Amino acid sequence: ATSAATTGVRVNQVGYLPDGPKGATVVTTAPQSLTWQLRDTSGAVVASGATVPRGADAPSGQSVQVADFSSYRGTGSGYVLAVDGNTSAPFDIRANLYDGLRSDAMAFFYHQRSGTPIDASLVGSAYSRPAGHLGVAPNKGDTSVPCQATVCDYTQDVRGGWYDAGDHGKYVVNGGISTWLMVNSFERAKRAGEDAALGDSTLKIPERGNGIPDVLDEARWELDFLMRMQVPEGKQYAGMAFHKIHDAAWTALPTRPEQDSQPRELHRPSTAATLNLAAAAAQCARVFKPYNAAFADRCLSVARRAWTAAQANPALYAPDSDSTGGGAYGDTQVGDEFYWAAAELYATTGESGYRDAATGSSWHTSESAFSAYGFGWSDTAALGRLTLATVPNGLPAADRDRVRTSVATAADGYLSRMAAQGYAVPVPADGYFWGSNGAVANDAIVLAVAAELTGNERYRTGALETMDYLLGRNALGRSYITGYGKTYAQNQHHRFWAHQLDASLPRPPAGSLAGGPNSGLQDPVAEEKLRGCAPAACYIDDIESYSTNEVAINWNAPLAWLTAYAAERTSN
Ligand code: 9MR
Repeated sequence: ATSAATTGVRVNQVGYLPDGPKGATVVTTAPQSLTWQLRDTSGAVVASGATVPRGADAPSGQSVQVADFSSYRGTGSGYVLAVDGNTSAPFDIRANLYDGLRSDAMAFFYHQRSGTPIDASLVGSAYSRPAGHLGVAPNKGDTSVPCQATVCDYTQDVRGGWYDAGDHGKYVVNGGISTWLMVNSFERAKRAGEDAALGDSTLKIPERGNGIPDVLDEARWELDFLMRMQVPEGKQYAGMAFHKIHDAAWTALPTRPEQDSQPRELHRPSTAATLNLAAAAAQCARVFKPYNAAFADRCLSVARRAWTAAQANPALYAPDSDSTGGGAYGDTQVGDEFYWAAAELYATTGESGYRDAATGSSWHTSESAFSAYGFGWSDTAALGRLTLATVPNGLPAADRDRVRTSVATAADGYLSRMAAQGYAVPVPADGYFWGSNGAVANDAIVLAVAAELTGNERYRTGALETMDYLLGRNALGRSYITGYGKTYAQNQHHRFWAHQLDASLPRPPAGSLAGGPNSGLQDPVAEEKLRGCAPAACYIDDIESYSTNEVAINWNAPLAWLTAYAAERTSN
């Protein structure tokens, strides 16, 4: 082979854990195996071996070979992998590799807070800003928000929470799943006996040092908002959750939160949002109990009321067409949300009514609870399974074992898909849709839980390899996480972090994950610039490409979960 045959060596540009997998992908048309060399920062070859030809890789549209240097156990920085005259981006091999990203991925949520000033002493002056949406002109504010026409005739205080993404909308289904992931990360770390997750040491947030774990403080910021979205007693749809609250019309980029002058509107309650609230609030009741019993009780009563209201209104769907001024988050299949909410309520209360609702649901046994594309805001059955598999409960042993096995079976599916692909991605070739990086991270969570349930190291290996994908071992040889890697996304779609459009504004802060490749080409920039792209290459680091390059709470939440997991063994 000549070096002309080989055009890239794709690695995790941050690096690898000493005891973790170390895989790289070589882009090459060479038909035969090549020699790889691992070189340390002085240029010395510290390990070498042969690549494995893999031929055409459908998702990337590339011909690739794979190099595996997992057996190398040295540590240091400035390594490169050299193959056929090409060298990779430099990377580290060290035990504390994920400590920084762990904090930054979680800090994303403080940056996204609505209804509170973002404090320069916590985030630095470039990222500080006044409170958004508290009713200070020109903001209309979220403290007294009217409904859209005919939905209701009163106003509701729905301040706080996190902005969903690059926009200023707040959507219950996406807020609930993101909060659930954050609290679930804590619940998992606690099972693992992880001190750092329990202490007050990792997050720069105003509540630090208040005696409650930081991650729960951050989750509570959203939980308080989600509970404000519940329709009050005595009103039509009492106990349900308004589907969303956002601007009457889309604002331009850039628009800082405090400068948004659009009227804010509550949109009609939906069954999906109501069940999402029930699930997140039931989980809250369980996990917050030791730290704040009064708050936990409030969560439980909200969850119970939401469950009852959803049963009384089981088919009030949010329409896909409702996307003026905010995203639709439409969903007409809510059986999975019923299952998830029942599972959380059962895990928290042990009551037979909730148990029967969970075990009687087809989602309790359906093989499609864990889809190849990960769970998501509209596919929540997997979350119910993960809870019933990991939280002690009174399910009969055989049923409990079956639920646990279903997690491992799903994980086996992700592993076999990873093994069959040149870039070790758990999603299939047709899985590169809006927010594919979130789906990849969600699949990795299932792998990590399977590792916990079975003690089988190969699942941990798979979970860590998905981090490689997000951090540069991918079709584009680019990290999708701001501030991490040699070449990283830094123009994600955001109304405040809009440096690409206005140099006085900051870039997205370190730890912000781009939505990732989306073969649907669903924005004008993607349509124009990405035409003909292979699925895994349908991405552009342009602020206007909201369908490939937005940030969102439901993508950074699994990233935070995963990096906490990846950092775990190394934090002591
Ligand atoms: O993540 C959402 C994706 O699944 C949908 O296909 C897409 C179009 O409806 O919307 C995505 O969510 C966006 C939301 O609608 C508005 N805020 C930004 C979200 C991330 O792009």
